[in-house]
Amino acid sequence: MLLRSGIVVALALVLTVGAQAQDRWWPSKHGPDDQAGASNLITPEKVKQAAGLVREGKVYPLARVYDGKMPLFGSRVFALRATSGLAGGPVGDNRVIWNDDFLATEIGQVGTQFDGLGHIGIRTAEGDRYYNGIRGEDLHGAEGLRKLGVEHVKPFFTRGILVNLEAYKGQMLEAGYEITVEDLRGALQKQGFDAETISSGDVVLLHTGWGSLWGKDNRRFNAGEPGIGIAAARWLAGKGVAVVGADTWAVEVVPNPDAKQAFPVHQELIARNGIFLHENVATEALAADGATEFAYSFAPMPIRGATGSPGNALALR
Ligand code: UVW
Repeated sequence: MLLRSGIVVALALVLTVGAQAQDRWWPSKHGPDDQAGASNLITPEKVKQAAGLVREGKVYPLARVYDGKMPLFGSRVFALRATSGLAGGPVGDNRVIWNDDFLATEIGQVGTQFDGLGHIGIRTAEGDRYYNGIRGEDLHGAEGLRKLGVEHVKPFFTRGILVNLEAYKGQMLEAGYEITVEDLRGALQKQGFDAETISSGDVVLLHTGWGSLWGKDNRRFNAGEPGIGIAAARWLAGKGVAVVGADTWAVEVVPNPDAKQAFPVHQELIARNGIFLHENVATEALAADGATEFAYSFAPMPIRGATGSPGNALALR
């Protein structure tokens, strides 16, 4: 009896340890000490490929204007306070005067935002883990993240690909709509682009039409969104993309069709694969021009220890 229960305990231990070992997503393919994730994929070849896509001389700003009226996730804030008068001066014979301002916000997590690798983790049986297996206790610091801060991300100048799902479906996608691999393939086929050519270091931006609610119906914009689910996320990760972006606040479908899941695509792409998310991207001008391929240019603001970055990425074609 004692022997039998001993065997059962040992078996349970083996299965638990085995399951945990299976769920280890580290070391990263970019190296066991890597903190730059998929930004490592921007090779000189990728830069040259992107440069070759600039043919018309058109530049598209991809950020929305940051202000106190933009839709914000949860209890995040954006409060810009000017000095409401001169911050200094006049000084010198030339009588120079100047204005300053002060911004209180979750700097990398409001408006058009680039999610860094320290933004999202996974609570495992052996504690909180992040990209490359970095432990929660090694990451948290009073003055920002001690590991995986956005300052580690290398600049992007690479091929961008717009997937126009609104045009494919003939209307804006609805909240809770899960974009499938077939949708991505079908939309790109309609755009005359072979989805199988998506390759290492590419940036894939999804135009769902949801961005048309921005500043017009913030309540609806924030209440949910169309987006990719795990299957499409894994397909994109399998192609080696560096960034997945969208005209939505989370890139992924919200609510998730599996009511027990919360932001699983964030975990799949950021924590498990080191792939960045670019949220609230202004994709409408690219969509209106029928653009599919372009050069995507973005250098995240290197704020030490920040979870992400604001900024005005550019599409050039
Ligand atoms: C969360 O932080 C959960 O979402 P997002 O990255 O979309 O702001």
